[in-house]
Amino acid sequence: MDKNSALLIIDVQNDFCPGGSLPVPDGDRVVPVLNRYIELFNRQGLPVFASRDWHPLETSHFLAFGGIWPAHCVEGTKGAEFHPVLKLPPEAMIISKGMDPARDDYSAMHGVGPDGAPFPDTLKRLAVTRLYIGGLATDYCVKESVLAALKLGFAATLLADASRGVEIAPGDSERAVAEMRDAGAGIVTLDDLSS
Ligand code: VGL
Ligand code: ZN
Repeated sequence: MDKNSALLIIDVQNDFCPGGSLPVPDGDRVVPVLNRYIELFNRQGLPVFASRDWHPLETSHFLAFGGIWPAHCVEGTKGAEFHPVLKLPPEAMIISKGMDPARDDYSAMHGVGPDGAPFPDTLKRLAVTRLYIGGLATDYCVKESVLAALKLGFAATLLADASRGVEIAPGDSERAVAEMRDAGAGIVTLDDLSS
């Protein structure tokens, strides 16, 4: 990784893991792999960001209010907490998204940091030009974050071994990966970065 790289972990929250309200099959399997990516970026002094889906109790994103998803990641609940085994460094910046009750918001690029600053502004301030992105779910928030990053002019690389999809239709994850690749994303696994 070059010095302008950063790690972006997408939505590794309890509700997206087995036992949660919108579980991604094997969603928790990304956690140990992400912990190794975290170590790698930390050791090189590169920033680590973690996004979280952070919904109000009533939002058009949820089935009960016209959306397509069961309620999940409601702000302040256990389901919205990061998976307990994810080892986020204390200096990792948390990016919250999905707070608007009137729209679906899948991309972390629409998120804000603890200071309320839009995430892309923070990346520019820190001179980050390349994002390595993994987490949940490949076919929704990971894909939308990768595509949005590319559109904003960042380089984006998918961490293939640290992402899993919801797979509402079988093959959704595979199609999402193809879409990211076609849009210009890199695709790597841990071996590619640590060797
Ligand atoms: C997500 C479905 C609904 C995600 C968020 O993080 O991929 N998926 N809300
Ligand atoms: Zn959501």
